[in-house]
Amino acid sequence: MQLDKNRSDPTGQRMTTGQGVPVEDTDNSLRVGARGPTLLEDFHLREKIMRFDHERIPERVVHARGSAAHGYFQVYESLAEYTKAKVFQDPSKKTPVFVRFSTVAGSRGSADTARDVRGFAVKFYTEEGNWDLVGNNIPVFFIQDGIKFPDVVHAAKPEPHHEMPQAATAHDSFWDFVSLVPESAHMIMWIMSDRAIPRSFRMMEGFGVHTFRLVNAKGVSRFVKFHWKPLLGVHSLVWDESQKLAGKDPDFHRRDLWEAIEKGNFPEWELGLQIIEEKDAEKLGIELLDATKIIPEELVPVRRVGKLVLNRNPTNFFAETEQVAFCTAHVVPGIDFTDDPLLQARNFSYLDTQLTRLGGPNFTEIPINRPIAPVHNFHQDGFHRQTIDAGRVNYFPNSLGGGCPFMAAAEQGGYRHFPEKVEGEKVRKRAESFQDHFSQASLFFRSMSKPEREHIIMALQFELGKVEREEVRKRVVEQILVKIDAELATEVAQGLGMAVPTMTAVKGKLEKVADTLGLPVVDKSPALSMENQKKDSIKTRCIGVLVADGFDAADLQSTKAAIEQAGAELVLISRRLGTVKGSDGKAVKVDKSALTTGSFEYDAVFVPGGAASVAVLKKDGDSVHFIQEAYRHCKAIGVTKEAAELLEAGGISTPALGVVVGAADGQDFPTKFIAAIAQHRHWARHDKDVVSG
Ligand code: HDD
Repeated sequence: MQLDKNRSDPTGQRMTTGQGVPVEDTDNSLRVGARGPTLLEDFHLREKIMRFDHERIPERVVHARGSAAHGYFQVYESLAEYTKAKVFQDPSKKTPVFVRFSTVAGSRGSADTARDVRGFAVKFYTEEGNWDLVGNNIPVFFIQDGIKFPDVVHAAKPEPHHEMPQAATAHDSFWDFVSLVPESAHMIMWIMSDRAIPRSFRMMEGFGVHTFRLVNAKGVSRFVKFHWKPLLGVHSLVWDESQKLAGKDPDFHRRDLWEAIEKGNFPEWELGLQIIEEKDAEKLGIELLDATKIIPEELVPVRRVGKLVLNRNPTNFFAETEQVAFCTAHVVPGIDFTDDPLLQARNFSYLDTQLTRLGGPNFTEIPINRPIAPVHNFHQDGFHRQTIDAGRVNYFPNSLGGGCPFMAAAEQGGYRHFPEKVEGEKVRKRAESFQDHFSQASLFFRSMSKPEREHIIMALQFELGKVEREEVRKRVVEQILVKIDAELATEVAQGLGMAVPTMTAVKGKLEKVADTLGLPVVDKSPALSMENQKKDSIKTRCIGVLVADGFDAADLQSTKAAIEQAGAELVLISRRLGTVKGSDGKAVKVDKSALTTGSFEYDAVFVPGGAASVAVLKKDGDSVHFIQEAYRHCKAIGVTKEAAELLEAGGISTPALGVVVGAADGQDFPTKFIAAIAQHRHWARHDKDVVSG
């Protein structure tokens, strides 16, 4: 691919200086006598230190922590009816992509599992130039107008006087902002939900957020919302697990993505489109230019039009993942903007920020950012220029260069902006249709299953519980939550030891418009609940297996065969690394020592029988804790024969939801266990006073 010519491999090569001069010794600086002063003359020392001193570039002002991969996008059938974009024409063509996932608030070294929005940025290297779809895993945003972006980010980031807390919104300045900016209400519901703590980048949805335009060859424009639907389903961690992972494996999501690709478990998403005819936009009763709103899938179905596959890890983190520069303004013919004021500000910001981050305007020449389409223009010079422009002509129009490079008419592929008709007065004002801040926040909360609602309540109790100023806590509950949902406001208030507030039912624009137009109100949107997403597979899941010497070898073998057949893997955990001996006398390699891992790194737990092994595990506090914790996090647990005693030792009485106990002759154990794992979590354990949030 186009990056090949930039790769450098030292295998079999001599070390040289930056000037290509072979180096004799890189361990000792040049000095006068073995104990004497170092000489300025040592150009290798100076160059080596100078290069090291300047290795860092500024991290991204937001989305600093990220992980990326290469892959391709392929459309299922031509979408020529809707767009002339080349990427959507030919089902036999694979368009290369580079996708970067990220958290927003934390710095580059922060933990992956922080409660946060996840960035989902896709760069399509199309034959007619790069198209960047710079989205998130949440379909709405905190604010409606880009002019408020510095405010929301300042409020969310560590506070300026002491730079705390890192990668967390659980602090006064963030909630102060939220309490004063009701347009953030809908987004708050999403980030307090389990969507903000994904199980894996591979198991989260992506959204373009804004309404964009698709424009076809005839110049007809339609509105569109972009969705990415993961084929592994949409799954999350629980909050307790996220916090523990942040300590034990801060790279949890990065590792997960990297390892899945290395193992050939290529993550896949389908691209979904919600297409809205311009003439129907009004009838929806939803302001399409307001990025704090979704269009419920029940109103406009998501049509799946193609597949994104990530199949190659980057060669070098800095060169690719760190230096990639996305920009919402990178569009190709057939894709256009709307007047969404958030999008319009973004179109400036992404270009501008690269000047500081990547050191100048030539960032487009960095290999990962270079289009595969040819580039010819008269932009010139500047720091780090790579291209050597030939000839004497660097202006347009010209005759000395034969008038080249020439313009392309729209029919020849030239980008022509959609000729939207606009007129009006210059004002700093938001339209009345942007004033509904609560109806979709309520819709979201109402559409959640009971456990999901509980998790939102617990998340708010956690976040506001960390807020020091009482008036901020009160304002969030009394000015924001009461307008979203009575159960929500009451439970959060009680959890914070506050008086139950008076409810303020707010009739949102959605309902009002529906009233006026006689449209059906979307009272619930099942598509919003992760509980309604498909749960039919355990592919790529990771099951922790607790063993000690004497484990039942036949149990392990049969379960392993069934689990692997279903596309998941087992990780053998024991007291120490090395091997453990099974009941058949054979030694098996231990994958992880109990010291280095915890139940929160696995999707489920399996404990094979074997009297000697179980006797050891029962007496081992860590093993008992492992199984108790998996139970508290509502995960599937499978035990065979004697291993049922470990459940007892952990105080887990059976039968229990999602706990599969295999009898000595239990043939159907693997089937039941696999079905339990596929459920992802068994939330109804909540009812038995299990704390999982
Ligand atoms: Fe942004 C980075 C997504 C609003 C300004 N943003 C950034 C990245 C993602 C998003 C995924 C990381 C890209 C990467 O991996 O390099 N941002 C969003 C979404 C938004 C949004 C989905 C709302 C719909 N952003 C937004 C606004 C502004 C910015 C309103 C400014 C007016 N965003 C930036 C930025 C960043 C950025 C400062 C930081 C690093 C970068 O661009 O390259 O320009």
